[in-house]
Amino acid sequence: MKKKFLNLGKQPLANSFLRSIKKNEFFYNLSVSFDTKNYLVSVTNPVNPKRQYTDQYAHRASESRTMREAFKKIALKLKKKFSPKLVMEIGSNDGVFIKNFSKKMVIAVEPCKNLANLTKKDFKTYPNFWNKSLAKKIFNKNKKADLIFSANTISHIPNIKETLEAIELSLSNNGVLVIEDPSLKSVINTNSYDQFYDEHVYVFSALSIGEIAKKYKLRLFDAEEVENHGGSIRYYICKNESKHKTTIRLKKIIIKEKKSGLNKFKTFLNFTKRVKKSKKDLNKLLNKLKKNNKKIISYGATYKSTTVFNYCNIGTKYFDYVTDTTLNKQGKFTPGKHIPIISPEEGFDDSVDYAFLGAWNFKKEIMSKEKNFIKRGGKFITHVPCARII
Ligand code: JHZ
Repeated sequence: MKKKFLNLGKQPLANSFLRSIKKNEFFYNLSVSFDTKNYLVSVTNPVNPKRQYTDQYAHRASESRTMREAFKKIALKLKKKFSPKLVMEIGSNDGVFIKNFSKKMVIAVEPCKNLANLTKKDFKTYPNFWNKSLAKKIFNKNKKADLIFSANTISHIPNIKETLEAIELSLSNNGVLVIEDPSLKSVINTNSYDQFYDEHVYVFSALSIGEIAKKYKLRLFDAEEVENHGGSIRYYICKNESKHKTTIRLKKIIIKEKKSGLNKFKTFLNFTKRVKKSKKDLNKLLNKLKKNNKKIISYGATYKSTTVFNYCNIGTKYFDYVTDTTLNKQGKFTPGKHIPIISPEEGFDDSVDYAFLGAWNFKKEIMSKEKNFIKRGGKFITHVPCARII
């Protein structure tokens, strides 16, 4: 049974950066539920993906050094471990993962046409949503994938039944599906409620993935915790009858998840209390700084920030602007709260006193890049795991 535990209020699409401020912006109500049967945490009423994955899609996975390195590392690791002959990536974004493979062995699936255009010259790219009809078009009895990889994508697709059935059709007998998504344990333990937005339809745990895989003739046999995006889990899934054995590290992760209470509704109710406090504390902190005439900006126009700004009702009252390195975000306004986005070259200058870490998941990379800002007395603010100046 699905039980609601968090209401993050009226939210715009996290990706809907605006060229100009318009009156008829799309909003939906963002609430989050826990399914007591399969431990799945999901957005209660998901938005239609056709609204989200358009030819204007903003996020470029290659934009951070951390992620370029992480994708290279995992590509090399998977090649070594499974020696795949045919690899497919679902949600290939700007090609940051597939570019580590030889062109002939890769199939890319990417519904956002602007992104698919970036890889189609070098890799066989299908500019489509992943579903059974596409799986049947690509694969047949004699052609199956040995490795299907998907980072930060499976959690984005509301129809999990269709997604996994299509994967089951496409995978070779001993083939492996590797998916990576933000970890529910990290979200709960670090109070990072901004991992909930329209695109993050699901925030998975090994507990929930294990239950769901079973329903579609698949089996979770391994998992590893990784630091990506503030704490993610990489799941290894195979067909029911395949040779892969359940690993000890998966068993250990499940024990830790149970210890964190990810199988109990009460855990989520407590989380909600902490989220409400976080909202109050962040407002209090920003208010105090503004009263002292400090200039505050936000660093990184992340999708996650859309949730924070709109839930906490903070906008241009506190932030002069947001800086972001992504070209197609610059010159636009943030969804809902309409804070201008400019390049770091233009905006991250000596006039800035405080920078809110919208991209808190890249804290290490940003702190090391912005040593001069810190040296001259500039300070970062974060809301993870609690609102504070770093
Ligand atoms: P970043 C996106 O979420 C959307 P977001 C998506 N739904 C998802 O699941 C995750 O990614 C994986 C900028 N930046 O990656 C670049 C700087 O300006 O945390 C990006 O716009 N300077 C697919 O948007 C943003 O910050 C820097 O030095 O929450 C980071 O966005 C660095 C390091 C980044 O994901």
